[in-house]
Amino acid sequence: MARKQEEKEALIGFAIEGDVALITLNRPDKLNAFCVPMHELLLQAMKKARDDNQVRAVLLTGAGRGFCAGQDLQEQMPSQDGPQIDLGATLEDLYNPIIRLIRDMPKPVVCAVNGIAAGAGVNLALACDIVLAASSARFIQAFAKIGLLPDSGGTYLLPAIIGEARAKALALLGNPISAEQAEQWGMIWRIVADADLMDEARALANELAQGSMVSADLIKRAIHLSHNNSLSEQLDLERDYQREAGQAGDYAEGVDAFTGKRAPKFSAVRN
Ligand code: T3D
Repeated sequence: MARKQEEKEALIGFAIEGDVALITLNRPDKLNAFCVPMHELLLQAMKKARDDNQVRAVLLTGAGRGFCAGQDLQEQMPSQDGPQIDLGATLEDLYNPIIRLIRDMPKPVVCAVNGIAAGAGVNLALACDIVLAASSARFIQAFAKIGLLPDSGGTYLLPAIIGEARAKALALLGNPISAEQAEQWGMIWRIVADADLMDEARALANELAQGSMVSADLIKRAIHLSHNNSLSEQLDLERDYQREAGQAGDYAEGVDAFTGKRAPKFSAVRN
């Protein structure tokens, strides 16, 4: 019983490395395909990272040769004549809370895509703020191959990031694209040699962790809200957010550090 519990808990790794929370999808024999306990543990880990004032950046990656193969397709097998599975409930209860939490996280979230990302695994990566990928990684919106449509934010994030023409082709065909292609299309920030991925991802997360949490939070929120705003509404939002930023201590510290030719020491995480 205790061993089963330990095995379950090991499905998601959580470690604090300085100011960074490292979260690892850890079911390598199934390319980190999501089973129910993984959803629950990933949500818990993300909440822990959000609520820990020591954590100033989050780094998400996968163990083994895959990043995440999406939903575990063997966990609940659909049948033509048996009772219908409610995939809407799966999304509402398991996937959507994770995507919402990452998007609303008031700290930067870096994703290091270490290998294949398929289905919800791709869209989990796209929900993060900065995505690095190993040069051997591939991305597959695999949903149409099994009669589904992209979820976990895929129909929103993908066209917003790479445009409707490319998003439709990827979603309708369900074919893989290389990390290089993903980088060329602006779907990820950049590719890194396989052997250097985690060092570079850690360096990036550490750099972000030294930045202003006020800036990070407001930048994320402003960019997310821009999707639904007119230019005029966005100008109003920038006015309000910049007012807030200007009145927080990090602005004074940033300017003082600039004029004093020293590195800034930004304030603690806001709650
Ligand atoms: O609840 C719901 O269903 C709604 C939510 C849906 C969200 C989704 O994510 S739907 C999309 C689900 N994902 C897929 O359709 C991808 C399925 N996997 C693949 O197409 C391939 O495995 C890959 C292209 C990702 C990788 O191919 P390859 O050749 O590198 O590896 P492999 O041999 O296929 O996989 C290695 C092992 O992982 C293998 O297990 P085994 O035979 O060695 O015991 C394979 O079965 C397992 N695996 C890979 N993906 C999944 C999986 N097992 C369960 N579910 C998976 N999604």
